[in-house]
Amino acid sequence: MQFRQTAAVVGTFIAGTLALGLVAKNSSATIDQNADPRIAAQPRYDYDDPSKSFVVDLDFGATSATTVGATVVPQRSYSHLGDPPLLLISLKNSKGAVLTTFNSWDPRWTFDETPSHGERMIMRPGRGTVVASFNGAAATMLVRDQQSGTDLGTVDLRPAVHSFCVAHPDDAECVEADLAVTSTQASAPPLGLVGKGVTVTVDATVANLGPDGPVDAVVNQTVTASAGTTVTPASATNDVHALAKGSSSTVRNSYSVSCDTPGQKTVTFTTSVAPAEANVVDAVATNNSKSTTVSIDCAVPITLNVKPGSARNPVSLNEQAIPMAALTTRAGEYGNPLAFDAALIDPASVRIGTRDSVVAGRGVPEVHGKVHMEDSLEMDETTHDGDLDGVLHADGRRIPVQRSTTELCVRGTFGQTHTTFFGCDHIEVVP
Ligand SMILES: [Ca+2]
Ligand SMILES: [Ca+2]
Ligand SMILES: [Ca+2]
Repeated sequence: MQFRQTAAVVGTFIAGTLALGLVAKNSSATIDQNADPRIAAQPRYDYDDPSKSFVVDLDFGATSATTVGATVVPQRSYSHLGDPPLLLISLKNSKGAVLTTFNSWDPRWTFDETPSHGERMIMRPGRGTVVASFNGAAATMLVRDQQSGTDLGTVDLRPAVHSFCVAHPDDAECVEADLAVTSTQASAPPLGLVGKGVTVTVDATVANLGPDGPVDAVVNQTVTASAGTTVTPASATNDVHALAKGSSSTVRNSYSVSCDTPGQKTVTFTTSVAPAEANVVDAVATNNSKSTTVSIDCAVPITLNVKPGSARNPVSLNEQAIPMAALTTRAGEYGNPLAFDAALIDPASVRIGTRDSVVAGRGVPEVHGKVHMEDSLEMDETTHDGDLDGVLHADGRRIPVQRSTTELCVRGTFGQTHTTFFGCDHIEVVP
């Protein structure tokens, strides 16, 4: 009997929801129940009733409920106080915490006439609607069949909440916050080596320009890069908590950029910000995204033999022409991923110095402005392998070589494409 009564309510509850959505403003406190109906004031409806409801259409199967649609309507939900424990509806926030639960009629249950003109309840899978009072913090609705003890489905309420708040930004349960990416900066070493990675650090600052706050924000970063590079990770996400109105926060992400082929490459990092919660409306979309680009010269790694004939490579302070051989190598030789022919070096491009100075594009030119092609000694300091290597000389006074110097490097370009090459060898500074 109790089910019967409830069924009658549910059978009309959509119509009821709409019809009863307007609540009499003249509540019992102000309506004189004993007034003469001929002269009593007409009840006035409260058109300003702020109550709202989720109306969720579901396609119910025997053990499932698939979302057909979810909307927010500016009308009061019917009360679930008398509903039987058929469905258990739970509204959860974006963190998965339960905000509210209530029993609800299961739309699958309907009454059927028996042959003896009695009635029985039978379950008919099909379309049905669940109505719940609006909650701006609600992210999902879990629909559980209490009779069978199974979860039928989870409804994503966020699109409905967001659509409502976009349309009604002044609603008490909606928040307005103009989030913006105010700056992005990426730093990377200017030189990379084919087969190796460089680390790029990206700083992005996001701000809440108001008018409301604090709000949680999600910062997403995506990467696009020249062909011949691999960037990991390909994207990054940062959560920014409780960004107060007028405040900003900087997030930092690191990426590994590997050079797969030689040449000048660019890597672009695009940062975007969005509210974490569906009831937050960012009305200004033009400031939600910002990009920054770094250039990396992917150099061909080469093998450099300082002081051919010596494994120790002693270099004296003030040495005026330190010899070193840029070895011509096959792919794979000395672990170099690509072949290198020293005959293709552009002599004017050669710069020699410490690693940091050469990576930064400084260093000194070859003393004679030439590349001396000779079959130099290999790294074992005893073998001539028969091909011609590029012997270079550096003025140690100009570098300058210091007591603390442990390594010399060479950088230059080669071939018609002016591809950069780079190689280093250790030295031992002697009196
Ligand atoms: Ca914005
Ligand atoms: Ca040597
Ligand atoms: Ca050789």
